[in-house]
Amino acid sequence: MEQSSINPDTSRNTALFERAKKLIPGGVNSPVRAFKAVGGTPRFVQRAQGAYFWDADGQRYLDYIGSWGPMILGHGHPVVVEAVQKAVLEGFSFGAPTEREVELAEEIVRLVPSLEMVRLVSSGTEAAMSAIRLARGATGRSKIVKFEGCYHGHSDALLVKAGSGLATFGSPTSAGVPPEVVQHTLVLEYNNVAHLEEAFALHGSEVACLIIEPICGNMNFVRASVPFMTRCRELCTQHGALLIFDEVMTGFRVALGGAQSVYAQSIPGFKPDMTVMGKVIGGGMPLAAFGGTRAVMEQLAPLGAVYQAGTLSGNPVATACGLATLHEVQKPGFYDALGARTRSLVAGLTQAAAKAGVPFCGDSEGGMFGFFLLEQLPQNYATVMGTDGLAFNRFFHAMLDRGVYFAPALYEAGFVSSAHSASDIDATVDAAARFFAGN
Ligand code: KE4
Repeated sequence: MEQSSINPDTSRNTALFERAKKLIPGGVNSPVRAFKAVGGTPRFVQRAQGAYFWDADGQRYLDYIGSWGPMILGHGHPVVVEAVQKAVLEGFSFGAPTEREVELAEEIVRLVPSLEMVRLVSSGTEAAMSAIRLARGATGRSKIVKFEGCYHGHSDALLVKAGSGLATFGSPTSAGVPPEVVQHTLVLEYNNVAHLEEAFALHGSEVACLIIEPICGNMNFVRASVPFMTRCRELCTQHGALLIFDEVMTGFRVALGGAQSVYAQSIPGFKPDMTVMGKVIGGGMPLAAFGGTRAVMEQLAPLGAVYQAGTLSGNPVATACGLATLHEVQKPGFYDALGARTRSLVAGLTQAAAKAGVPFCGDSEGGMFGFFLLEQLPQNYATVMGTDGLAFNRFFHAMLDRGVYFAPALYEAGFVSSAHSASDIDATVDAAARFFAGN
């Protein structure tokens, strides 16, 4: 392999990691950042600008994570920086309503036709957890359906793996989650229509909601097939269950109207009943949301009986950051350009691998992409996790050594921002081509 073309010295990163591990479990505040899946030393980010960040050793990286989706404009977009600077001078947090929360709610509802109302919160976990509680309260039912490989945050009822069969409900995937907390959660195979039909035949009248990542970024990048999504919609309607779209990752990332607008192109009139959002709507600051029809949302406190609350919900600085971001992504041609740039990355990587005879496939929608060291795109979690982890890790580190920062886990998606240039894409493809060719 060609000599790393960047500074191989990671001594400051290593020292920081050792220092962090003394005080913070695993040295990180979110597990995936620890590089446990790929090995090696996590890069401690010193600063970021545009498509790049610089680590503690002063090394520059092309950033294809972008905070796991929020940084769709790249880091430090001047309009967003200015909006945040102005907002902090007005105050950091009030615990009282502000006009900007109303403006952001108006913007989200205007851009996502399935929404009549939204509630702002501080994280995707909180948004998904609250949406499920609301679905249960609105339907008076307890059961929920989710899919293997989809991640909806770390609330207890969602840390669950499939039961032994369709008649049995899930078991916890995390210590500290009592079995009874997940006893109402049914975990099905993604894209498996037969599973779906059988589950609703058995439990349809008890199901409060079905929650799904429409394009699953927590299995790297797996699309729900149109027939599968059609049945999700039909069965929820037939049985009176609420269809919840978890668009924390896909919202304003794959299209201005989110993944639901992509499915509405194939399924006439398609709409979920509720939508969970995050990441892009906060522009990198702690802000998420859940929303749906008025009839459902008005069952939330203080109007209705379903309780939900948050000290920093609708935070005035975060809403300024989110609003500035949403204004920028609405500029003419934004998603056309972003989608084309992302497709050029996936095409270039695929061609480079093919030229070297390396099994490789990828997919993208808007500014979100995924790739697999496989001949064809996987349709479910088992196939994704059946891929060669060691080969992925070798690719990950070869690219990292060349200054390209992909997700440090084969089950995570990647993200391109409007700050990634054509030459950035070319440099990425070139680095991959050298690796695939054994250089
Ligand atoms: P947060 O609580 O991390 O803000 O959002 C949870 C969540 C909910 N729904 C979807 C579809 C998500 O992707 C996420 C969080 N995404 C992960 C990346 N796979 C965040 C990164 C991390 O956990 O550190």
